[in-house]
Amino acid sequence: MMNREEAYKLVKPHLTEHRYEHTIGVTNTAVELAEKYGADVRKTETAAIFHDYAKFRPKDEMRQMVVDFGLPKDLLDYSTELLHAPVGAILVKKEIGIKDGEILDAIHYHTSGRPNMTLIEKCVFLADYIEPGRKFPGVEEVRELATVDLDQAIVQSIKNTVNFLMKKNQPVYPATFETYNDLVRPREKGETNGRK
Ligand code: DGI
Ligand code: FE
Ligand code: FE
Repeated sequence: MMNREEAYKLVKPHLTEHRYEHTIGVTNTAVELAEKYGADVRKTETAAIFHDYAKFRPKDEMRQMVVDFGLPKDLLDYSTELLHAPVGAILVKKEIGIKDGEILDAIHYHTSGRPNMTLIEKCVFLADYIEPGRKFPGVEEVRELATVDLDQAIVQSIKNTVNFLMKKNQPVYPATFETYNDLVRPREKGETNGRK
């Protein structure tokens, strides 16, 4: 696996300066979360570095790639903001050559989330929301939660995002609700949340 500096060099040409600074913030935060909550640190780091790889691809190209790559077509019925995550996972595999499914899934699901997220997916998803450059209303509460409960921090971030979308009368992709439902559902004693 490539080291952090090599990975940054590969992603930088695909990002604006602002998005590159965001990526560094997400990577540092995701690694801290991985260390705290026991996710694979190297895989989390690599996923974080490449999580917004496709952020600046033209929207029409991304829509076409949803069709060509056989991604769920319902993605096209929601904000084009969603597309850079699943399209990014495919492009990172094709263009960067990363083949690890856990890394690619963390990129794929970093915007919507999904039920039963792995620890790597959770760390990247949450780091994207709370990295130091983020100024969302309510982000400080999520940062506090992140120090004590990974799942509850994600729940609060989703509440904020859904609120934000609803205030603007924008549709919410079902996986966002499914992720929320998955994390607030009561669990049996000893039952854990997540794929592994
Ligand atoms: O790529 P980033 O800006 O770093 O962050 P992201 O990948 O989480 O994208 C978040 C944007 O996507 C945010 O402006 C809200 C927007 N969005 C649009 N529809 C949805 C959505 N986010 C979620 N989680 N669910 C949606 O249905
Ligand atoms: Fe993103
Ligand atoms: Fe991001």
